[in-house]
Parts: sequence; structure tokens; C-alpha cells
Amino acid sequence: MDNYDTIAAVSTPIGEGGIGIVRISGPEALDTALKLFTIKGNVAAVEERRMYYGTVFDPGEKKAIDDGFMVFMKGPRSYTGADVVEIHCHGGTLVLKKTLEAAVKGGARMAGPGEFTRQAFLNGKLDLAQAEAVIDLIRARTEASLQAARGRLDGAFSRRVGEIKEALLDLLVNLEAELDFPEDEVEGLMSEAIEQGLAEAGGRIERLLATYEEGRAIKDGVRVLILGRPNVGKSSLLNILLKQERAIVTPHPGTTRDVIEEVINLRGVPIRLMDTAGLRDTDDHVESIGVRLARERIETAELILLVIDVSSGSFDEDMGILKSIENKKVIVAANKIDLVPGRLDVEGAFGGQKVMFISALGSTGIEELKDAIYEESTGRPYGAGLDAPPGELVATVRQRDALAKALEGVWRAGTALKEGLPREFIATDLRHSVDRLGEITGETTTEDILDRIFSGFCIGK
Ligand SMILES: Nc1nc2c(ncn2[C@@H]2O[C@H](COP(=O)(O)OP(=O)(O)O)[C@@H](O)[C@H]2O)c(=O)[nH]1
Ligand SMILES: [Mg+2]
Repeated sequence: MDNYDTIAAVSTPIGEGGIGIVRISGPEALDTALKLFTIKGNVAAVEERRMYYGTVFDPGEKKAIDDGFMVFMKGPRSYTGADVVEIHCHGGTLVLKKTLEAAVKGGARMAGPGEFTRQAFLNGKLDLAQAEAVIDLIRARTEASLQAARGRLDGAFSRRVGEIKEALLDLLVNLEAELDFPEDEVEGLMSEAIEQGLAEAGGRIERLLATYEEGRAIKDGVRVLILGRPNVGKSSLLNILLKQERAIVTPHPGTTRDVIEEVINLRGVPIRLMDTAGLRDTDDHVESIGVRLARERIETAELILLVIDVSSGSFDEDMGILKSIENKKVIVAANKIDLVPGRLDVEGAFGGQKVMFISALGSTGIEELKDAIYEESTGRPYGAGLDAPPGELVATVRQRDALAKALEGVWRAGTALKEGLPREFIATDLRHSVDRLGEITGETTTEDILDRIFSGFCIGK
């Protein structure tokens, strides 16, 4: 992939639409576009940021494909930072395919996944964390996800990382000054200041790292599995959380057989809810497949709502299920409290588990249950207020890992300082941390990392 290529792709989704757009970007963008687009009327020279009406045609066959508009955005004032032309035609699959082919005949190369955004990154229009946010914005399912992605795209998270990096660089400068003038009387004072600086920077990285669970939950959503014995009210709970009659509810055990999946917006977090067949040994062939499917989902679920029926008298079977999901995050949803007077000691029976009392039928305790799901999903109580604006939350594993490595470097530097190791050691550790922070925004990065990030994009982005 060469940043000086002129690339082209369909930037609107595949399928029928009122309008479809072919985007061309690179040094030859305008020349290429003019090979497949004739502007109507007398135009001496194409001005930037102006829509021109005209005909799209195939430069080989000289046959018209469609009519439409073209707009030229001269680099660096464009999305990619290079010259960009967008051709707006009708949003037909064949129209767009032929227009793209015409662009290729005109000299452009077909763009790879995310290559426009990659050009934008290479041309310094976006840093790497911002580039990652582009795809998050496109995929955002809830208002909170959108706000978070928008903030990251505006550079909120990158600025936060940049500030910490600057602080570490200052320390590094001080250290290096000291290396040049190793006079004893300055040393004591300097050490103290550096120690303080390290502790402060470490604390800032730690606080940022602590936002990961919430940032990730808001961005990617959380997979929540509803599990339990037959007839405890799993499907009723699904329906009430969805606010619609999605799963069939009957007094007969074994009603739900398939896994039913729906996404809800729970306090801003996209939650993928899965209702399952009740776990029990059964001779019914279809039901037993349902039970197997339910068990298979346990692996990938991030949170399990174990529904129990408080009116059932014995929790032995429920305890058995709980045992089989020992290593998972679990909320016990103690259902049907409308049927029992007073509070049962469910917490005692399920020692150590978070228990929420609800009535799916009476719609009691549902808001509290939602708060609990939010808290378990994000690691923070709902409504406690974010530590940082949504755009500053750590959102990807890549960002989290880089921060964790940067933190290690700061810790190592601190230890080296306390142990009186040579200043060079401390400087090396600090430089390591600075580089890891630089990776987040892409100042220090490799082709490999870029390939991995942009391969997750669609073609045309
Ligand atoms: N009294 C009462 N009945 C409930 C409650 N939740 C569910 N039920 C009833 O329990 C039966 C089984 O419910 P269902 O949701 O199909 O359970 P599932 O087999 O776990 O999916 C139905 O008759 C529901 O109306 C509740 O909170 N209180
Ligand atoms: Mg059911």
C-alpha cells in the first residue's frame, strides 16, 4: 500500500439507495475523475468544494453510465488529506460498480479496507486513536456509544494520553539534565521531584486504565445470558427488559427451545440479551438441543442472569446451575417475589452472589436489576458519573495494553530510582513508557499494527 497512490472505492453501502458515492483519493484524483465525468456547461477550471452536474461515463466504451454530481476537495483540506473527488450518482449496485470500474480504467487503484482512513492517518489528518474511533462512530448503537466515539474522533482521548506523555517527557528531560551535571547537592532535590512526577504520571495512567471496562462496554456492548431452570420466568424477564412480547411465555416447562437474542439499550450500554431453554435433563429431543445450545452460550457470555423462582421452595437445582458457571460474572435474579410474603434469605443461600429481587410479572425491581446489570457490565455503579467525559474512556484492547505497558515502565523507573540505580536505567524505562503512549496515537507504530486496525474497516471508509 502506497500513500501516493490514487485509490477509489464505493463509499456508500451496497444495495439500493437514492444516492451512491464513489470516492477517489490521491494525487491524480481530479485527473482520474475527469476521465469519467463530463461537466455540463462551460467550466474553464474545476474549483474546489463546488458541486458540478454532469455525466458519468465509461472512459473505455465512451458510454454514459448515469448523470450526477462531482465535488473536488483539494488536499490537505479533505478527509484523507490528499486530493479527493466524490462522484454522486444513483445508488444502484450496477451503477456504482460501473462507476468504480470507470475510475479504475481512469487510472485509480481499488482501495483496500479502511484505506481512505489510513491515508488520513498517514497524512496526519487523524491520529491512530481517532482513526479507530471512525469505525466506532459508524457502528454506534446507542446515544452513549455515539457520544464516546464522537469525542474520541475529536481527539479527547488522544489529548489525555498526550498530556501524560508530555509529563513523562519533562521528567526525561530533567533526568537527562541531571546526567549531564551529576552534582551531589542537586541530586537529592531532583530525585524527590522525579519520584513525585513518576507517582503522579503513574496515577494518571491508572485512572485512565480504570475506564476501560466502561469504555469497552459502551463501545462494543455486553453479552448477557439469561439462564435458569424451566419455568422460573426467564422469557418473562426477557420480554419485560425488551418491553415487548418477544419470547413465548406459558405455564408449561420447556416452552423456550431456541436461543432468542435481542439487543437493548440499557442505560446507554448496548446489551445483547439471550433467552435460553431451561436447564434440565429431558427426554424431549428438541428441548434437549435447546439445553445444549444454552450451555454452549455460557462460554461467550460476559454476564449471566441466573433466574430463580423464590416460590419454588428449594434452591438445590439452582445451586447446581450456579456451580456449573462458577467462573462467570453472575447476577441472581430472584423472581416471583409477588408470590411469597416477606423476604426470603436468598442471599444466605447464594452466599457471595449479587441477588436482585424481582417480579417479571408484576414488573417489580426491574429498574434496580438494570442498574445492577450496568454495574456488573461496566465495573461502575450507574449514575455515579463517569471519571471522564465519554470521549476520554479507553475503548480498545490495543489502547488498554499500551497503557498497561506504559504503566509498567513508570513503575520500573520508580523502583530503579528508589534503589539508587544509575540514571540511565530510569531514563530507559521512561523512554519505553513514552513510546508505548506514542503507539496509542500512532507516533510510534508499525505496518503490522496499521494492517490489523484497518483490516477491521470496510472498503470505502
Ligand atoms: N407470579 C409470577 N409468575 C411469573 C413471574 N414471572 C413469570 N411467571 C410465570 O411463570 C411461568 C413461566 O414463565 P416463563 O417466562 O415462560 O419461564 P421460563 O420457562 O423460565 O422462560 C409463566 O406462567 C409466567 O407467567 C412472576 O414474577 N410472578
Ligand atoms: Mg422460556
